[in-house]
Amino acid sequence: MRLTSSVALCLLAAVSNAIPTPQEDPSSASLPTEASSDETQAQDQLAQLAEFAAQSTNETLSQNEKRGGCSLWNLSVRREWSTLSKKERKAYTDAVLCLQSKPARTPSSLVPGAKSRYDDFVATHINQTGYIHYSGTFLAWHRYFTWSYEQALRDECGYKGVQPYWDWALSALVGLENSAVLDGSDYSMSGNGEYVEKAGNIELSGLPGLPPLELPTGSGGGCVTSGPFECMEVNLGPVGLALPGGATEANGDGLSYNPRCLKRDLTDEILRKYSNATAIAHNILKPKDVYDFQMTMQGYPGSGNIGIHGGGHYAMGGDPGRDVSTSPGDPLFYLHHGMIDRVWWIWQLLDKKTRTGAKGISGTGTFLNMPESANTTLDTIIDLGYAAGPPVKMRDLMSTTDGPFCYTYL
Ligand SMILES: *[C@@H]1O[C@H](CO)[C@@H](O)[C@H](O)[C@H]1NC(C)=O
Ligand SMILES: *[C@@H]1O[C@H](CO)[C@@H](O)[C@H](O)[C@H]1NC(C)=O
Ligand SMILES: *[C@@H]1O[C@H](CO)[C@@H](O)[C@H](O)[C@H]1NC(C)=O
Ligand SMILES: *[C@@H]1O[C@H](CO)[C@@H](O)[C@H](O)[C@H]1NC(C)=O
Ligand SMILES: *[C@@H]1O[C@H](CO)[C@@H](O)[C@H](O)[C@H]1NC(C)=O
Ligand SMILES: [Cu+2]
Repeated sequence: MRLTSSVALCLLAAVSNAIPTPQEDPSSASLPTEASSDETQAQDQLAQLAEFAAQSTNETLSQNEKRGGCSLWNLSVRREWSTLSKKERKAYTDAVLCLQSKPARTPSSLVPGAKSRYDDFVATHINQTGYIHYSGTFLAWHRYFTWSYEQALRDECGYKGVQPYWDWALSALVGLENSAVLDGSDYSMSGNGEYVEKAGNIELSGLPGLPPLELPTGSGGGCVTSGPFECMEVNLGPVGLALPGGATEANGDGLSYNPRCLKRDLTDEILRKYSNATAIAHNILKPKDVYDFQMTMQGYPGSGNIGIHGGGHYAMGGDPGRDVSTSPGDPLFYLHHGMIDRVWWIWQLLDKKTRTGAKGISGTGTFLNMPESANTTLDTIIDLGYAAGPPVKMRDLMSTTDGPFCYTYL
């Protein structure tokens, strides 16, 4: 699988305009070791860390030139939404709308609510939610999922660009509604939902023995009112949607047809608290093993901190934003997970050998190992069901350039 898909992948990625140039040995000696509590300084630290990761990728790939495979010639470079031109942004959202207009591959006997190719991805995420969060596959599963979605946009909807990401630190600084990705313009990912009165805070149900975690609501709450996804239909879920006032809404197993608008409740307070530049830099610099890295990112249960991963999700708010299972039903999910993947990519390259190998995996096949399951290893299979194929081993997902993937981040 490795060879064929790496050829296919990198042929598709041939739009990259990268030109190989010899790089000096990247050295980690001058890198920051502790996150600055000053947001501007933390931003600088993050830029330095990303630059190091990009250079280190360049290094490896320059050596690949003669060996074939992923090289600087066919490397695709994922960029932050705000750095894309209007045309590039529109091309991306057009492709997402196209995916939402293509028929589903998931049999309707299995998932009656899956109406489009876009829904295939949501259905797979719903189906596997208990195995891919707080588990050994969390990071790699979402890497493969986001990459597969990007391939679907390219292969099935003629998208020529690369998967963009959403840098939360930028939105934390200027406010969600003022940031390019969520300003509600035709060149955004649509913006806030219409304002609605809230019955109270959000309560994330605690784990056994833990009290619920309270989160504030935001400045919207209703249907998004403008931008590319104004008329989008969310078809699946909810499975466990946290509502203002503390209730949780479910529509059975979330797999039946439940068409409704895309709702958002942009919540600056959440993003600023959990996903600011300091929090991101801390998540990269502090954890020395992948257990600490992924737990910090998702939030240690009971710590009261939802981590940079939770921060991005709950700052979107709304429906399906506040439903872990159905969250890919908001197209911003894939930009959010682009950033999650970028943070992992940076962290991995700070100690590449260890962090892309067996020691770069921690956890089991179930949510906080409930119910108990086997440890995840390099041989654990990741299967995206009807959304995308083929099933791959964890070992193929540990690097963005050494296995079947051939991408990097700016
Ligand atoms: C990447 O491009 C190089 C040079 O054009 C080529 O030799 C190599 O086979 C390509 N690799 C893939 C995976 O397409
Ligand atoms: C990596 O190489 C590409 C192509 O030569 C270049 O455009 C880019 O600036 C390099 N990145 C870094 C971080 O050195
Ligand atoms: C930024 O994030 C850190 C870590 O989550 C947090 O301690 C700090 O209070 C946050 N800054 C602001 C301004 O909320
Ligand atoms: C699973 O991983 C844990 C934590 O690293 C380790 O203590 C345990 O021995 C492993 N179990 C097996 C069966 O390898
Ligand atoms: C859900 O996962 C199970 C187990 O992997 C699989 O047999 C089933 O086909 C999946 N259903 C969907 C809708 O993907
Ligand atoms: Cu997920």
